[in-house]
Amino acid sequence: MIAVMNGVVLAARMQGKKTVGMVYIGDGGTSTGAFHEAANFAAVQNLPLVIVAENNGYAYSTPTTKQMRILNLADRAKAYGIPSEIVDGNDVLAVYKSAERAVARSRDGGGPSLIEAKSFRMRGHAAHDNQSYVPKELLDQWRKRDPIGALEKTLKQQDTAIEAEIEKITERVETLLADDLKWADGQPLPRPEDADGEVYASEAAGVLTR
Ligand SMILES: Cc1ncc(C[n+]2csc(CCOP(=O)(O)OP(=O)(O)O)c2C)c(N)n1
Ligand SMILES: [Mg+2]
Repeated sequence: MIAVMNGVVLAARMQGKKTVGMVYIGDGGTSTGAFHEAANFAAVQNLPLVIVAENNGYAYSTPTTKQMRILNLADRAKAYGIPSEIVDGNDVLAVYKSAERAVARSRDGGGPSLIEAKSFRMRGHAAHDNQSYVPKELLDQWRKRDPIGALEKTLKQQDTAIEAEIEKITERVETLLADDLKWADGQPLPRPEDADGEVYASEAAGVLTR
């Protein structure tokens, strides 16, 4: 994904646009070769790209301690001369401010940066994964640091009138989710023969020549 965004922001720069790209990757994703090649390319091309690396403790079922010999994903950026910041990923406002700094630097021609957001994965890697390998105590600890709850608390401390607004937003989000779920449940299952679709070069080439 970083390689793709490299292309997007490089193309935008060649067209004289002031675009800044932002791309997200997990801790597990930063252990792939593709991440390292793309990070190096972004650095040497001085691309306006902000890489948000979400360190949520697990790559599918593998804890970060068994996946890398460093504590901070930010250290990966150092290898490529990319400036980085480590931020509490559960602190919405801290993440916002860090992103604002990184985007401003890219926009000023300062090149790429990496934000390591330290957090925790509260669900399995995907719907099929019941995360039985995650100690319950860890989940209990992190649940207390729920980012939405913490932001609501901060907002309420700053402005007591905001409670009604938060209630309205919550109601709207719940309605949206219920409607979308109903729509998704009403859709037919995909045809088994579509599983191979748009995977092989012949089909991709067909799209290009169409
Ligand atoms: C190149 C490559 N190697 C291995 C996999 C298999 N795989 C799928 S998800 C995953 C772990 C991803 O970890 P992370 O980025 O931390 O995501 P999270 O589990 O936190 O959602 C792996 C190893 C893959 N998709 N691609
Ligand atoms: Mg992860």
